[in-house]
Amino acid sequence: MKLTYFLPFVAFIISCTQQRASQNQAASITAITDSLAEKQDSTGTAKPLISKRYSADPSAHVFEGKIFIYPSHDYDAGVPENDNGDHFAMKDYYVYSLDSIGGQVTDHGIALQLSDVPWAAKQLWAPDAAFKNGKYYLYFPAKDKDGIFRIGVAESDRPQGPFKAYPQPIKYSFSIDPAVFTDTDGQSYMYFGGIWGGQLQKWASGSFDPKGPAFDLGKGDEPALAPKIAKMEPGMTAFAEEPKDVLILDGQGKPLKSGDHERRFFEAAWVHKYKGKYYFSYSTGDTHLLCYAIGDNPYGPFTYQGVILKPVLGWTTHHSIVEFKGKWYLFYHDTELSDGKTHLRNVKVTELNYTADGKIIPIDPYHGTAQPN
Ligand code: FUB
Repeated sequence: MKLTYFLPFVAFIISCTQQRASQNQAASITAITDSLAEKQDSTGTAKPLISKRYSADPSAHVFEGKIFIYPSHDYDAGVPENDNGDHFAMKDYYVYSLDSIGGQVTDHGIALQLSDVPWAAKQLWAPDAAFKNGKYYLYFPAKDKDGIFRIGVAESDRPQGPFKAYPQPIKYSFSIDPAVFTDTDGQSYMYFGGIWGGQLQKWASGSFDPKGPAFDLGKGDEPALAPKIAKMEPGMTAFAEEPKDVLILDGQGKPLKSGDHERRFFEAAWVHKYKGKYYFSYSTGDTHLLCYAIGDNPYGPFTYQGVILKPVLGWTTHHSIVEFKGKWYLFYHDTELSDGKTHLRNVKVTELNYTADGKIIPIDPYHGTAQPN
């Protein structure tokens, strides 16, 4: 072909490609779901907020007057299911926002991907986000090149990202499920940890033991493994101290035992403050409950109070609790859209209510609100 004929053809192909790229970009930044009114059935049971792709482990925050949701992005990597959670092989994060509960969900597209995190090898699990000093921070667990879970941080000028990852994980971080709580005095803390696939039991001696227990420790009558807390430096990208244990006590002031699977910590830490008290909530893993405990300061100890959410469809349960326009909401997930596939989950939201004395009224995910326990 002569060059004079060929050049217009090349120009046409380039312009089509550019047009397609900008159409794709526009599509990924548009509202993607129906209103929340269509996301509840007649009994008030929540329906999936996002149906375009799978989403789980929702960390919700109010930024710029909207609710931003930072979930895991589930997909089917074809990895067989096991107790180590290898089937959760996620490789990127998408961010979503809601102007109002009941309004449309906006999909802001990819916020961070595995290939942009120099230290991470696989498994981008449950993230969280925070805002300080005019910057937004995304915190995320991933396995490093040695197969050890660490927690990384990425930064952006905007709540929706895209986020730029720091080249190393946070020093002294390990295990999974970071949750950053900023107290009313402006000090931020990171809570983290998860047993079994989250590897917390392999850190029982203070350093990582690859031959450490695969499951809960011992016979079950010793104190349960504790989630961790570390104060954040003002710059939000490093711990200001080595992580400490978060103690969860029973009504008699004794630490919960590792055999107490209905109440002991498994993963999915979250902290919120209500009427001056600190509410530490978490998943019990193999008994599939979201529970909470109350303390007088961010470090605890926290005294066990009861169940927030009864078991959902699927193995995991993971949540966040956020106040928005005078009401409290529980963001959580189940596996409704995938018909029960453990690693293919969808995010939901429901209102959370308290009794006059500050107890959370437990929620039955499929039959409206249950009675206080
Ligand atoms: O999404 C992967 C893992 O499943 C999370 O990190 C855990 O909390 C559980 O939800």
